[in-house]
Amino acid sequence: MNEDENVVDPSHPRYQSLMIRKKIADAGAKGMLADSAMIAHGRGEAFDYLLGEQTIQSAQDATREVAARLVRARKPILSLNGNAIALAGAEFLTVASQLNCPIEINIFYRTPERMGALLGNLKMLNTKLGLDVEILGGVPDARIPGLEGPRGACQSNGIFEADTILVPLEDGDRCEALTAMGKEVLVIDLNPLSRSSRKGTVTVVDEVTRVASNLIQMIPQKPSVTEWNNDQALLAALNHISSTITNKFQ
Ligand code: PTJ
Repeated sequence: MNEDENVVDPSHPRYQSLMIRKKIADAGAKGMLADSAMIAHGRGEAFDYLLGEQTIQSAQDATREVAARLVRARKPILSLNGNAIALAGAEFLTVASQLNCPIEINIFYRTPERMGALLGNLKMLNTKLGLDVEILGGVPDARIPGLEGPRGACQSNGIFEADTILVPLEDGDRCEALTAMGKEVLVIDLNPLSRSSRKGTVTVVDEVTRVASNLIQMIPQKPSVTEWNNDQALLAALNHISSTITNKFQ
């Protein structure tokens, strides 16, 4: 990457990874992200490296299960934070439009400035894509029980009433609180050991931009819901990581 011009050279062997980093850097410069967004991203990158920077079979199966449950839901919603919008805002707008459901911006480190920047970004993308997805989160009027402070704030016609919620890069507390509300919580997280991964109904251990693209392909196929065993899927991801490490030394 040429730091001065902030341009990524396509011939670089880590071009994809650098492009994703650039999205985070650009969104940070626009005031969309939390101060710790880069750290969270770096943690994700480390796990992605161990997964081989690919969608492994168990993640493919989990994504299909997420698509099935979103299609089946009575009132689905996509809950997006700063990193998810920076990396895959356009793709998630497409997913919401396929499902005819709203997106709610729900951030851990909530400030009026960040909310304004994130709302503005999604509205701009909505127009650019010619979509009319409802974007909530700007006027919270309900609370997720058990969560103190701004991170418990949500909208009554959005997250509060939803029966099924997609939460990319969620924090463990909120994931647990949403599950306690009786919702189906569909998690995207590269770390198979995180509390969100373990507390979710279905967890996709994969990079958020790859998952969003895969969902766009799978949702129109209207897959069927299965009897999902999330622990087994997390174990499959851990086994894959373990075999990646073993293979490096053979
Ligand atoms: O926008 P806000 O205020 O809601 O803040 C968002 C962050 C991500 C900063 C905040 O939620 C946070 O600090 O998250 P954590 O607790 O660091 O958790 C982030 C999780 O997402 C970690 O388990 C990472 O492995 C995972 N992760 C990071 N980048 C990606 C990812 N998972 C999938 N795709 C990624 N690109």
